[in-house]
Amino acid sequence: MVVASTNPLKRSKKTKAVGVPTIDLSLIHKDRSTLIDLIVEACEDFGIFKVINHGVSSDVISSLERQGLDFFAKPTPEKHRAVGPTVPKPFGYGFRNIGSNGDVGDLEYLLLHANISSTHPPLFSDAVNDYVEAVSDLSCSLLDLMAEGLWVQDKSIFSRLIRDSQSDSLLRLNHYPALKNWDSFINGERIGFGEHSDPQILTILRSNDIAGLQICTPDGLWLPVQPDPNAFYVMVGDALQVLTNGRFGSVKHRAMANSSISKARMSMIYFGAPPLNATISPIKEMVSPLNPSLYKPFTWGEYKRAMHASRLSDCRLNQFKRR
Ligand code: GA4
Repeated sequence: MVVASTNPLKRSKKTKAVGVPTIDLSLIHKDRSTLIDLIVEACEDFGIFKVINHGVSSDVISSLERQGLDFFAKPTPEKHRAVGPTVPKPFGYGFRNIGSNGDVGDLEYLLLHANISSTHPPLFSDAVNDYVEAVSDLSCSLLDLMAEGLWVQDKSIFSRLIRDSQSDSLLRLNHYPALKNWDSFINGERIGFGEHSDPQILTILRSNDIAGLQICTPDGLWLPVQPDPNAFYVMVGDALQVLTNGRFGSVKHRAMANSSISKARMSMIYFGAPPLNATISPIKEMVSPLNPSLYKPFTWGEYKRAMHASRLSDCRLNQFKRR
């Protein structure tokens, strides 16, 4: 579900355009308050928006993309070796298996820690660090604008959580190999990464020009999201849904893997997360006697334990809802 429709704080629905809203970040210099309204509306109504004119250098993006593609082109044993045997699960190189509870998808991936103090496989280090720095700055700017749009006193209340040196943020490169023939292109659905909502605060996704991402609309339909290598897709995560007491809703999405017979799809996804010991509960401005807290407080570490005990499509937040 895109929004918690039972939340009384939720604005009444206006007639909305179909499709994911586009936010032009260059509006910040011309009409800051309209920009903020559009961001808040997108988070309330869709839990996802596309950001253009985001200011992240195309060199930073293409350098990680190039290194990612080179990495996935290596023979399998080399991919395992490149990351090293000491990297604990779920980090490192993975093929088909997602998490540890039996989920599978038609993809291979690289999952890395993404805070400033983490170390990365040497072959990746500079590209990863530059990319993470740029997209985490973008996440923080967007979170500050969201806080402003929600009339929250402390404008960095959300961004501080992911700026923390102990932040549990992640970077994931997903590689969906190209199909071998027209038969597999036309017939059947190949799920690359099954339906789920992202557990963290904010997700910043960039893919090449191959389609695959779909979001689930409030009426349960799967809506394809146009790929745009020059833009980022920003998604509200479960933790931001809780922090805003359900005013923003995390978006259920999935990635299909049958969009191209000639070219692989690669997405680069940053998940902005709090430190493990941070408490996640609705911020005070989102709670009142008329809008009581919908969630019991939990630490990010507790949420992660629930996450890793769940299947990909489970609605993990249910266990933390107040009855
Ligand atoms: C979904 C979002 C991120 O890719 C991820 C995934 C994680 C993993 O691959 O280990 C999980 C999934 C994700 C949520 C439920 C659990 C854990 C796989 C899975 C079945 C890295 C994350 O943080 O949560």
